[in-house]
Amino acid sequence: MSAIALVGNPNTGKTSLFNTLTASYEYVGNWAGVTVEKKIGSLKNGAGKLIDLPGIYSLHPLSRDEGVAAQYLIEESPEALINIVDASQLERNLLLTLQLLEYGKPTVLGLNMIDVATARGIHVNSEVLQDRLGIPVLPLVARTGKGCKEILSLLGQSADIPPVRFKLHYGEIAEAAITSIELELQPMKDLPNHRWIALQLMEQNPVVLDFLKSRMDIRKLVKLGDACQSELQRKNLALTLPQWLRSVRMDYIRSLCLEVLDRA
Ligand code: GDP
Ligand code: K
Ligand code: MG
Repeated sequence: MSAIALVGNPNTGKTSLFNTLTASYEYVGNWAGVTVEKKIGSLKNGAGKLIDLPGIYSLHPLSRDEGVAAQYLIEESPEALINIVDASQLERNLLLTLQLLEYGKPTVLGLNMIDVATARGIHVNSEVLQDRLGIPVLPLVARTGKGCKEILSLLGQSADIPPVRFKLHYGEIAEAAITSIELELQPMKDLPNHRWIALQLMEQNPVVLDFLKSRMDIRKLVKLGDACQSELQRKNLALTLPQWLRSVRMDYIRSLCLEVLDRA
């Protein structure tokens, strides 16, 4: 049975959506080694099981609790993702969205809290957002269940969710390092999207580093990241590699928000 993971920032409505989309809990407990609640339920339309991941702002964890989501993505490799975002705080939420798109699995964006956004005079143009990100974007009010049926029917045909074609360009220097790391990863089977891993590695995501260490000799990969960092510095860029990747993402998000947000 396919596994679909629900991912998003804290307090965006994940649990509300989880409760609306699932018929029953299959499992409620804790994630291994942390005190964060783990919930798995069966989707009402029989499309698979839904996993409620802990709320995070980025895949790069700042604590062990926050590491659960990255750990899940790299170890369990779900078939599809639902990324729920708060429409009233779109700019902040999209940082995680970009990292999830790079993961490369079929993804549906749940644009939640539409009622809150509307009350604050914020209108999100979901058609343009859908077009730019290349994934289905569904406006929701998870608290009342509005829009949730549409998510279920999309997931019912998850084979029909278009593959993610989103690809952010990180500049020539970083792109060359990504390509070299991808090449090193090529012989490794059963790994999620290699470009995603390369980027997470270059961001020094400790969860991804530890996972790879348990599978392979990562010294060469680390060297490629270090060389990229030195190259950026030679170009007088006063940013670390993780900061550079983040700044490219933030620039993209700012220009995307200019396009899709109407503030009354
Ligand atoms: P989680 O932390 O992502 O699991 O978010 P929850 O589902 O626990 O929701 C956080 C709070 O937001 C709760 O008080 C929900 O009732 C509320 N909430 C969730 N979805 C919506 C929505 O679409 N509109 C409004 N106004 N409130 C919502
Ligand atoms: K909460
Ligand atoms: Mg929750």
